[in-house]
Amino acid sequence: MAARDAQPKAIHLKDYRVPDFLIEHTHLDVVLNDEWTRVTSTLKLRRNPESERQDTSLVLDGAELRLVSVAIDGKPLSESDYRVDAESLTIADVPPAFELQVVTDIQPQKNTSLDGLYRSRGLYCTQCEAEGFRKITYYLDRPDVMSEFVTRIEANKDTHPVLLSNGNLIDGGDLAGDRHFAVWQDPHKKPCYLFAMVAGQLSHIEDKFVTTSGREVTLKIFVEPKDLDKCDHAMDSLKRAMRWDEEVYGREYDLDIFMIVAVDDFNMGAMENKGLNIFNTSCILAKPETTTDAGFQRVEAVVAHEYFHNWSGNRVTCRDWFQLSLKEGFTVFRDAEFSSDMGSRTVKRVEDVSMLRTAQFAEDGGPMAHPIRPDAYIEISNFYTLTIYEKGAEVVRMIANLLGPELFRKGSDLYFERHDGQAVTTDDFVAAMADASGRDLTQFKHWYSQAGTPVLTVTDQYDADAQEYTLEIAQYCPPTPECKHKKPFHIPVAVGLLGSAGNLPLQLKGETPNTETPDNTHTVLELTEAKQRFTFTGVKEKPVPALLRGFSAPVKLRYPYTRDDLMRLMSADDDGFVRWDASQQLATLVIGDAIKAYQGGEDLGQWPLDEQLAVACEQLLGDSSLDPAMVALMLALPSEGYLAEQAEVVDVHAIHAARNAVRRALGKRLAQPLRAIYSAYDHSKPYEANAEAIAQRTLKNLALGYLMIDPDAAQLDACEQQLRDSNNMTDTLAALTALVNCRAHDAEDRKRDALEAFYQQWQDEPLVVNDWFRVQSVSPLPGGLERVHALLKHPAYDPKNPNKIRSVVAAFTNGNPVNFHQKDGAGYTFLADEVLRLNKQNPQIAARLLTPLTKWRRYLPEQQALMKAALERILAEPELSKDVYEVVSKSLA
Ligand code: B3K
Ligand code: ZN
Repeated sequence: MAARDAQPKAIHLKDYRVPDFLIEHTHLDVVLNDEWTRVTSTLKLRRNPESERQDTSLVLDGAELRLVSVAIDGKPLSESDYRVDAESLTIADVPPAFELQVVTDIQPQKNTSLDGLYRSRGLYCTQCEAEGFRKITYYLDRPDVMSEFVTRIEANKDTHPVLLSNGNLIDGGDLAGDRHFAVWQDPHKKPCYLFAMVAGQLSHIEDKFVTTSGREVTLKIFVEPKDLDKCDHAMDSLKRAMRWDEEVYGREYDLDIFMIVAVDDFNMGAMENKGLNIFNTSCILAKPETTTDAGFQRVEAVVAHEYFHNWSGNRVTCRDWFQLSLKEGFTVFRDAEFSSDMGSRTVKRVEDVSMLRTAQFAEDGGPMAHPIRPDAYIEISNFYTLTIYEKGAEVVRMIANLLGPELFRKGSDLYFERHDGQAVTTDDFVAAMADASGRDLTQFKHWYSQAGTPVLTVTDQYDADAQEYTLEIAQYCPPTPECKHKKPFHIPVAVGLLGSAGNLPLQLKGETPNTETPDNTHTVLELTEAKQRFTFTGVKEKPVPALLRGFSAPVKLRYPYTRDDLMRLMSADDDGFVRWDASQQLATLVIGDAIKAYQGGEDLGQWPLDEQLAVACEQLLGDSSLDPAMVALMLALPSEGYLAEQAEVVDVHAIHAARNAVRRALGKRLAQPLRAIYSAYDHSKPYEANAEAIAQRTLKNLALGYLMIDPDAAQLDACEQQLRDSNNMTDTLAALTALVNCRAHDAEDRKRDALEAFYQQWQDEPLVVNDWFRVQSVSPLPGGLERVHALLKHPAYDPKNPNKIRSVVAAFTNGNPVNFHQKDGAGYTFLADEVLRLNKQNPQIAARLLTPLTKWRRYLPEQQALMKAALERILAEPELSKDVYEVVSKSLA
């Protein structure tokens, strides 16, 4: 904890030095007991020949450990031979190579930070990334120190019958007094952040996978016995991911066993520990009755993500934590491509871009903005961000698009081969891509070192006589905390030109015509300067430019589209992303009018619907050639979060009122076709989680949402019927949500009864209860904060469980803007109280919860003042964790 007079210090990338010592072998002996757990670590250490400092003391990282003894080469050290403080163990005189034995005691049962070794519902498990291993024993806790591990675990046999660690089981057996032990050996050298161990009462399902080269791999998923019926989807996803990585990247699995363990208390989604992934139950368990379509897709994506880390992260790891995006950005790109191949590519792209533009752009424009390879941090846990992950993936995607599939594969092969078994940097990654392709990526690397979202301003000119069309593109990136004046980025801008009868063939002036594909209608312009012109020849009519197809770069695009232009793009461009984006831009313009009207004091009760938007939506509903999932995405209005991100100054209440008014008017206007979609859907068909079935359900439930805005009794009955008869959680939750949020004044009893019945039915399924909490926490109806306070007192709420905190507190503060920003600031007070409550208990979760307050400068002056005051109250707290201190102090700076 950081006291006021000792503020935590930043760690800088420029200070990186190779480790002074290397650890060749690590033997851990962990004896689990109810009161104290004893960890005996035996390390084979030697000085690193590459270090410039051959006479330094050995400094091992440690936190919250009770040191019992230290010995070198079998000789116990006396207390004067070493120094211990809150963060380290220092031994001054050590030989060039030696064996160090350190015995420490820890109390996992008291570890509420869920970092290091802790207990979740009686189950011992670990989370070591980024710096949790130092809470287990003293160690060189940095990713560039890689060691072989042998782990012996000892525990009570009846309470902890299953004992797991990384690698292969090499020994085990019974001991006196109902105790037993197991010994695991991991043949692959790894940094300690990939260490894992588990002990508990677990059941498992088992399967096998034969790799292309013929290695038979045993696959096991361990869960609490009651959840054994919810593992099949994860197992299928794992096998699909293993096959995909062989086919697409030529990467095989490298051990004889791959294990996954699901735990209820987990700070994030999952962790890629070598051969022993540990997962949040929310990212493993799935069955139709309890899991939504989105839940199924999340399980598939996270299982794949963690599996893919075996190469992008484990075999080739990070040199230091500034390189985090090396493994995370690349692995998110890999899992996104996998999901695209398993389902609908355009839908996946739209979902990802939507999230990026709403949340990552906000991060990149706020006080916590950082490059995907940051220069400095106070607490690395704060840097598991949308920027590192999602923007990092966009940067890898740009490389993949610039190189094309074959050269990109050549680049990834070279990267994996060149660096197998090493801890490397993002520069190494880019170098492999450049070397394999022959492309100069020097300027491209600014994406790694500069934060902020570039803005592209596009103007155009059509010369009818010369049949030439010119696009002028200017780039500008606003200043961010680490850098005021940015160097120009290398930005791929994918474009098409839409004419009256479809996309036009493209010929750039000065480039040799492509005779092989003369009617090529797609090209990628490479912007490398602050301003550049691109002229197309042979353009027979003034086109509408389809810009940034597929969202070819993580930038904001400014082009003065008319509503007619947008309608044309929406209905006719070849690129699915552009069509969706045009629908969002059109809706944003229409909602923008309503926002102005609201701010001018107009009553939006009878707000007339914009005719062009109405016609565009009618056309969408009548277009049977479109994927129903795309229709649903295009008919769903931009979220309040996205609209806030678009605004100069965020007026939460105006955005909410305006979006609602447009939504209500649209629902009325489209009632007939929406009803037709709803009634054409066969609710009795068996549940399937494939892309087509998901698409149909999404559209049908979107229709239900619109029809339930102002429902009559018959509509309420239909909704209740869906709730009662549904054979899957997607439909159940869609109906519950629509009912809970509808504004029919006589529906209060129905709402209460439905919520109560739902809880009664699902109270033994924690993940479903989380959904039940979330539906209520995000409901925009008035009185949200009171509802949330009541939910916190509900017997099913657990103030220590991150999933529960996320479903109530974070769901409310992130997903319910109109209630969180209630005008008296009570929402901010509530959030500050929660952050302070969690500050010591679970600093990582506390810091993460702060996100909505960090954006205080974006709001109206009255709200700014209240949000700022909440942050100041937190900063005044005498014992802030590094995590919370960093976020609050940077937000106020
Ligand atoms: N690598 C982990 C994240 C660890 C977060 C530590 N605070 C999960 C993942 O990205 O796959
Ligand atoms: Zn990851």
